[in-house]
Amino acid sequence: MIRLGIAIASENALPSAFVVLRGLEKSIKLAHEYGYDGVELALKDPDEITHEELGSILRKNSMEVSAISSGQVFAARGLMFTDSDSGKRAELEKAFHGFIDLASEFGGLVNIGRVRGFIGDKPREEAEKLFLDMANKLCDYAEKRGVTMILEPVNRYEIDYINSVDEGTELVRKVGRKNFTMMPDVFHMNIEDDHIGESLIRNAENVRYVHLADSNRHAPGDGHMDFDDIFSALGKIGYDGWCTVECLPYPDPDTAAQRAVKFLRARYI
Ligand code: LER
Ligand code: MN
Repeated sequence: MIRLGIAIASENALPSAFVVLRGLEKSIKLAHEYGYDGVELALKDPDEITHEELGSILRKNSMEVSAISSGQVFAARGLMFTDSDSGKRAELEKAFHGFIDLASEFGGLVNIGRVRGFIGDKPREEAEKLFLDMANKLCDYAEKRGVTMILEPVNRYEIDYINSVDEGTELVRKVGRKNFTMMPDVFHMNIEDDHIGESLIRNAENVRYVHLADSNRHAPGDGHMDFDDIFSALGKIGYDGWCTVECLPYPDPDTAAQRAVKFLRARYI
């Protein structure tokens, strides 16, 4: 059965954290009230919340963690898998170890979005070598803790490395690890993929988690995204993981969160 999540961050997260609700405890409570099954935590630092505190808030609200998102490690701290600076690589590895430790108890999934980094001026092979080196080290650490890393293809206006889901599958194959797979975001797919439903079906083996937003990145239902096509494809491939709402908090966070859950629960989930 598909479960429905929503992206949240702590109160002081930067606008670039890109979540719907802010304030960890408050958001978990609200998300439950609105009808979500779980929350995706976007963290800048794994120490933003202790395992004990998170466990207690989740239990109190009968909620789960869908995944730990690492976007702020890129957006607020400027860390990237493709960076060659050894000090920054060590800092990135340390942050991811904390995320993996958290995911080993909550949700079992850690996202790799823009934090994979840019190719920039480097030859592509050099950037990819840096990416593969970090991905492999983190997969070793994650494997021992039962955690899977999920790569998110992101559109060309935000990153220059791995934009489409087909490119994501190519990289998943190069990494070649059991605990390294992919999480399509339909907003990015709407820009980069030839056809959303067909691409989900073609890349079914790597669809491990899904981000949902409408064509304008507002709440699902508020744009012209073909959600019939998306959910028909997810049905065809027997998808039974998380679909997490990651949309702009428009017109305000609570309205966006409520509109999204109402639209999706009435039709698909
Ligand atoms: C992160 O999940 C994402 O989709 C990025 O576009 C955030 O900017
Ligand atoms: Mn996303």
